[in-house]
Amino acid sequence: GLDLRGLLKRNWLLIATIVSVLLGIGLGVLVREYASLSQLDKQYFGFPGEMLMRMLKLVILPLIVSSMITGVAALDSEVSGKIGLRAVVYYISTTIIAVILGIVLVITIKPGVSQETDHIDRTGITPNVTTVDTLLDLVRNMFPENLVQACFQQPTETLLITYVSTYVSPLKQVIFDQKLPYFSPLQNITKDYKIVGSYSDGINVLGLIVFCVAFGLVIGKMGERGRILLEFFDALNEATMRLVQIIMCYMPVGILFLIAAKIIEVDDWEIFRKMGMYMVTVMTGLAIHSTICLPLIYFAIVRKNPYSFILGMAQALVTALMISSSSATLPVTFRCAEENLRIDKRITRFVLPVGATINMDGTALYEAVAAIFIAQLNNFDLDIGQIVTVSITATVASIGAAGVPNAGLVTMVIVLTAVGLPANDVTLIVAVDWLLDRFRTMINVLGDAYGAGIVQKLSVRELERMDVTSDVDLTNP
Ligand code: DAS
Repeated sequence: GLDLRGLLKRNWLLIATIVSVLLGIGLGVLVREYASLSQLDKQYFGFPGEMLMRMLKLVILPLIVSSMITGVAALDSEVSGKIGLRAVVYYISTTIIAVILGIVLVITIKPGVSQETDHIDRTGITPNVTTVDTLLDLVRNMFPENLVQACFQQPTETLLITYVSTYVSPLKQVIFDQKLPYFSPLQNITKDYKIVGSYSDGINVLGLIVFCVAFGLVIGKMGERGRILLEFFDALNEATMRLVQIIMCYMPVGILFLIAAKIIEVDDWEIFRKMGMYMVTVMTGLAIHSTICLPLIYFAIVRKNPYSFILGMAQALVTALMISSSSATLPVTFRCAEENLRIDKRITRFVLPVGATINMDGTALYEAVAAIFIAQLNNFDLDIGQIVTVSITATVASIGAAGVPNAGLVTMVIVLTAVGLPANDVTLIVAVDWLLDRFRTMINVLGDAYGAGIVQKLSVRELERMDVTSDVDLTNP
């Protein structure tokens, strides 16, 4: 019989999320129809949702540092450099293809652009031509002057106040400002420092990423002494991911109020049409990437039927669809790749685990689409410098995302922060993340599997040499 308890135990977060989405819609409609809320009440209403967004932002810094440093350092593992290098080239290139596909689609379909603006005569609006300084800003942001600037865009002295006010300001705003003016000293400080949101709005994501990649490469080359540092960042990554899991438990509550608050304030119900188009854009991108881009690359290199390859991976793909976690799907991915597709164990042992962590084409495509969708919702015209920033941060955020459920959502805040987009619009993205996560995870796993097939084809000589010389039997690590 159906193991209902096991099913519930494994999927309680998914079920809670879906229930909270429905409750949020119901509550929002009820309050909108039957209650007239003051501005302050609306803030109370949105507060639990705001807390969810701030919790997600709070883990950005340790998440980027730990996942990037450990991810980059792990690339330099004992497996022969040539095989590792081919795998990395494959990961990066297919991820960039996915991001470009996503950007082309979201700019063509324009899911977030509201129809009525089309009738605005665009004569008066100066086109967003790429100015040299946006591109220079892009490079400047990558190479900040010092470590503090690499982490935060604000000067150090505003840091503490910004950091503290991450949690104090909404409390102060909601509870004190309207009622007790005597918090004015703090208010003056926060006003002087123009605290806009939370400290992560000031994170210099690109600078931090460049620093972490460089640092990770250096640690990877330090042998034994580097290992100590690597252990530390590995532990930091594990601790951060545990914190993310705890935040995920709060997610249904946050989503409920995020959606309810959105429904209360939303004036154009068109937002739901836009949401539908957004999901169509993401699904179209994932479908094209998995049925055209990846199979073409596989066929071009391996010269075998790329679609029977997908059939061979079917069980792993269905598993990924059900549990939306690349890492948890790994055992099935291994079995499909080795037994159905006869891929050499010496290749799968490296390409699949590393791929499950840093090769996430589906996630990268999704984050690029979501970021530009949010820009469209806010009538932002991104110039090419900002689009390049979205591309870089979406690629890197997908590398930094762990192969666990909703990882793409957490790291998407990184992309929005990098371009300076308001992360609070993530409400709508969050409401459908549990569904899109499943499909992008499926594409992530397919990309990893194709990677194993391609790297094996390119590494025939190394494998033969291993057969002849290696006394270590790599097949049983
Ligand atoms: N669920 C992640 C994975 O396991 C993908 C994501 O969250 O974007 O690949």
